[in-house]
Amino acid sequence: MAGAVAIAESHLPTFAQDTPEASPAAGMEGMDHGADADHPLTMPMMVGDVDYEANGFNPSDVLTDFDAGRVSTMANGQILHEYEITAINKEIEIVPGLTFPAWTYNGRIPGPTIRVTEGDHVKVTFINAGNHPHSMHFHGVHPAGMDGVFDEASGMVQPGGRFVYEFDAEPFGVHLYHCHTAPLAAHISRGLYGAFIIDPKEPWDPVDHEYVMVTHGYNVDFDTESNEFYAVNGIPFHYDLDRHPITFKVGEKIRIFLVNVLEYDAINSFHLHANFFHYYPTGTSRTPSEFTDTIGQMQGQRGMLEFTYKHPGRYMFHAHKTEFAELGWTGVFVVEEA
Ligand SMILES: [Cu+2]
Repeated sequence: MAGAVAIAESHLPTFAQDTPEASPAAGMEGMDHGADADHPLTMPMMVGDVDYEANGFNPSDVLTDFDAGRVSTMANGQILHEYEITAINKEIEIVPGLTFPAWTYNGRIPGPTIRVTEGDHVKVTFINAGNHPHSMHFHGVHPAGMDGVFDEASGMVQPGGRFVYEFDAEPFGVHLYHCHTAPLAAHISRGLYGAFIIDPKEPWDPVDHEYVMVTHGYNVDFDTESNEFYAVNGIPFHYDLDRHPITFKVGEKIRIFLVNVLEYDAINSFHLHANFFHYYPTGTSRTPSEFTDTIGQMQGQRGMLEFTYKHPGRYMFHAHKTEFAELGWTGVFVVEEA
């Protein structure tokens, strides 16, 4: 009866037939599609929830768990940020009853949100505890040997191995990191990505809430052609009204660091309801390029959004590609009276 189930099944002919106990169609049986077929709810909703404790991370925390690492001052006066990040194979429950055999950084999707300031020194010890070669390829300016591509001398790490990526953080902006091992799409789509934020030396204007949102998908049948689920920060439908909406107040200034790593689909998007935002592409300029309510991002594109709500109420934010929204890339802001 509902569009979402039909779409999911059309993506999953063999998966649904061969392994019904693990199929996303089974996971979506609990979805409430509204009173009747002609008048469904605005968006499908998921009933129940995933096991966040078993998953080891919660998208509500991922929104704000900016990670400065272990901070110290170097002999030359530079601020040093040290991280230890391990590639781990992990089963993650992405919708109730459906686990995905993920490859992760530190057991979570997305990986830790690395946040430093322009000119700081970043030192990441990467350990490969997986069973495939992996790397960390950072967007930003750094020497070739720190790029996480080609061979072990430039940060490609065999299972059981380790590598130290080290560079000065530049330029300021909203960036990302991801595995750069071939076949690249397979490695990225398994979950090896995260946000990398470099704040400008002269700080951004203060806001009331800063959130990171990494948008991505899950190709659960591994057909390498399309995704069966779409998500923000790891779990489809997480920020929906009946699950874990994001709450703030009228008049509060909101900043979102939005990073798109979606594999297999060419374009992702972000639409904000009943409001407009200032958009700073890649976060590399202090002057916004647009005042809009919808932007598109291809894979690897990212940016900074700033907005304030004038009226209290419940407002959706979602991919403006309806299919992605119906398959998980959707959420709600609950704006309370100030
Ligand atoms: Cu990899």
